[in-house]
Amino acid sequence: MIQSDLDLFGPQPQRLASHTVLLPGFALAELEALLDALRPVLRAAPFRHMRTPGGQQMAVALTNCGALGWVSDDHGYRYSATDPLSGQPWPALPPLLLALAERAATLAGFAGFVPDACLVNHYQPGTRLSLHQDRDEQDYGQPIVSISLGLPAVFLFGGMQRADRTRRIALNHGDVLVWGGEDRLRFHGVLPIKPGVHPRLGERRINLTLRKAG
Ligand code: MD3
Ligand code: FE
Repeated sequence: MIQSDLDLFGPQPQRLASHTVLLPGFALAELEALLDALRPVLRAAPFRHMRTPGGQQMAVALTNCGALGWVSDDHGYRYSATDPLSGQPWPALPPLLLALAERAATLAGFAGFVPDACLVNHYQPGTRLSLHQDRDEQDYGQPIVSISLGLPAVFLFGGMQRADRTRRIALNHGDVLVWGGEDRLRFHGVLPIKPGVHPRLGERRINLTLRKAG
């Protein structure tokens, strides 16, 4: 069957809430360049499982690039200018990532977004991320841009209260999600990643969130 001519330009942006926009496949055009940019970041600052203030190891492994990186230890959650593993500054934010985030934010109505932090999450099949708010950044007026790579995920899109009902939304390889404004403090999480092998990334999902943390 011939693909509908309506799809000739790829899937269109989807508004999930007043200030939340899903850009399906937005990162696909630059995927290889993005992976090339990520490789030296992961060499300098490998994925690691951080400990939460409660003393548990996080199921998600993570690292960062940019002037600031999100860290968790016995003392709490915060942004730090240095990688606690190496004692060195985090690797620089690759210009390609900065540009991609800026373009995605602009499409979603947040022109002039200049992130200073990129949190990189690594999920193996079975790994989930429990419901939380992103509130360690200084200015909740700044949006967040998320890039999903590898195995698909279902994210939970909640409300302002933990107990609010959640919607389930698919995040696929190459999808970019932007949220800000009144959606910035919504509770959200990720359901356990289903077993599978992604043709490009193997048995993993990687999610990058670009933030203005400081
Ligand atoms: C924010 N990461 O790192 S990003 C995180 O896929 C985090 O690794 C998830 O939450 C991940 O803090 C989710 C995508 C996302 C989806 C829905 C949201 C972020 C959201 C709804 C409201 C606020
Ligand atoms: Fe989050």
